[in-house]
Amino acid sequence: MGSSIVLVNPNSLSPPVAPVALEYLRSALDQRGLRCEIIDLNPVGDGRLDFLRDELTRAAPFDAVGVTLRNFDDAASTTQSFYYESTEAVILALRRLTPKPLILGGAGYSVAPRSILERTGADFGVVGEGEFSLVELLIHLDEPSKHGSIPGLVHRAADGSVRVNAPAAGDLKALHRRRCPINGAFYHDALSVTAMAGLELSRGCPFSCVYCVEPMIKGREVRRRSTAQLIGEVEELVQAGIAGFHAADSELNLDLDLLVDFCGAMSASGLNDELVWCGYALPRPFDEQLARTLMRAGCRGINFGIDSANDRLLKSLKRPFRQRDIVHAARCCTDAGLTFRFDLLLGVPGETRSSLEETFALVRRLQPDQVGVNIGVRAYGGTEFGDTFQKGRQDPVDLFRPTFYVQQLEDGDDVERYVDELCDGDDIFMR
Ligand code: B12
Ligand code: SF4
Repeated sequence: MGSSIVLVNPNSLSPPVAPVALEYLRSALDQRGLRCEIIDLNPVGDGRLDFLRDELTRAAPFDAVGVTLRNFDDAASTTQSFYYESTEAVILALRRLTPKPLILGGAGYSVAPRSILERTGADFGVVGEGEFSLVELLIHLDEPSKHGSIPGLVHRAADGSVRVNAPAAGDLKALHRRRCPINGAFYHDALSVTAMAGLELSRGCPFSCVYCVEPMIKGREVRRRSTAQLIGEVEELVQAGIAGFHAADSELNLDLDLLVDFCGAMSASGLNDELVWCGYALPRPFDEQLARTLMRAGCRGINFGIDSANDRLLKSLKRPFRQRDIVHAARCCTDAGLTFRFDLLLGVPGETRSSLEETFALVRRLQPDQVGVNIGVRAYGGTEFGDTFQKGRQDPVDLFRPTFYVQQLEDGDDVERYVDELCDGDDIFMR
C-alpha cells in the first residue's frame, strides 16, 4: 500500500493558469489520510530540472509521482503550438530521478491516454477525473489484481499491453474540498482571466458537438457540488486573498438550478462584493433574468463559444443552439450590463463566403465586448470530427500532433485572408 505521492505541474505556458487540478487532488488525498506534496514548475523559469531534482529530494520518502497534463497543444491552426514536448522532458527527467511509479493524468492526458503512456513509458495514467481513481491506485499500488477495476486507470497487463479501464462518474458531493491556492502570489496578482483561481461548480456535458473533447474527458452526465460546498470553497478563496475565479465548468448553464441557486447564495452571503468571476456558457438556455442574477452574484463576464451565426453550420457541428438563441443571449447581456465575449470557429466544413459574411454581420450588430477568432477545426482522436477526418484516408494521420481542417472557399480563396478582410482592423476581434 502506498501512502504518499508527489504531484508535479510541468505547465509553463504564458500567461500562467493556476493548477486547480492539483489543489483538488491534494484535497481528495488528504481526505483519505494520504500525504501529498506539490512541485509546481510554472514559476521556476530556467533551471526547472535542477529545481525538480532538489524538490524531489526534499519531498522524499514518497511512494509514487504524479504529473498533470492540462493541455498538450493550443488547438489553434494559426500557431499550432505543441506543448507536449516540454512536458515530456519533465516526465523523462522524473524517470531518471526516481524509480518510483509514475502516474499521468489531466485533461490533455485524457484526450490521448494510450498514446501518451506509450510515448513516455510512464507506469500508469488516469482518464477523466482523478479524485477517486488516484486515491484507489495509491492505496493498491502494489496489487496489480486490483488495477483492472479502478475506473479510468491506464495500466499495463502482464504481457506488457496497455489497458484502458472505462472511466466512471464519482459522487462530487462526497468530496470535502479544501482551497489552499498553490503559489498564490505568482498566479493571482492581476485580475485577468488567467490570473483568476479555478472553481468547478459542475462537471460533465451531455452534448455531442462534433469536435469537442469535453464529454469524453468529463463524462456526459452533469454532476454538481452542493451550493453550501461551493460557498465554502469561495469563502476559503477570499480568506486566501483571491480576488476572482474562472468557472472550470464546460458550460455554466448546463444545470440552471445549480447556477441560479449558487448565484443567490453568492449575493445573500455578501461574497459578490469580495470577488468577481466569469465562465463559459451556451446561448441557450439564457434569459434576461439569468443575466441579471449573474451580475448580482459578482459575475463580470460570460464567454459564449458560438462558432458561427449560420444555422446550417451550427447544425452540422451539432451545436445545441441556433442564431436566434445567440441574438437573444446577447441582448439579455447587453440589457443587464453583463460583459460578454463570443468565440468564433471559422473555416469549418461547409463554410462559404456568405456564411462568413453572415457571422461577421451578426457579430457587428450584437456588439460583444470581445470576439475570439479561431480558424480551422482541430481533429482530436475519439471525437466524431476526428473519426470523420480519418475516414477514407489511406494513411491515417497521427491526430495527437496538431491536425486541422480548414475549408477552402468556393472560389479557391483562403478563409484566413477573407477573415482578415472581414475583421477590417476592428480591435474587438482577437486574432
Ligand atoms: C477554464 C478553462 C480555461 C481558462 C482557465 C482560467 C483559470 N484561471 O483557471 C482559460 C480561458 C484561461 C484557459 C486557457 C487555455 N486552455 Co483551457 N480550459 C478550461 C476548462 C473549461 C476548465 C479547466 C479546469 O480548470 N478544470 C477543472 C480541473 C479540476 O479539471 P482538470 O484540470 O481536468 O483536472 C481533473 C482531471 O483531469 C484529473 N487530473 C488532472 N491532473 C491530474 C494528474 C494526475 C496524476 C491524475 C491521476 C489525475 C489528474 O483530475 C482532476 C480532478 O478531477 C477546460 C475544459 C474542462 N472542462 O476541464 C479547458 C481545457 C483544459 N483548455 C484547453 C486549452 C487547449 C487551453 C489553452 C491552450 C487555449 C489557448 N489556445 O490558449 C489555454 C492554456 C492556458 C494555460 N496557461 O495552460 C483544452 C486542453 C486540451 C488539449 N488540447 O490539450 C481544454 C480541455 C478545453 C478543450 N475543450 O479542448 N482554459
Ligand atoms: S462545445 Fe460545449 S456544449 Fe458542446 S460538447 Fe463541448 S462543452 Fe459541451
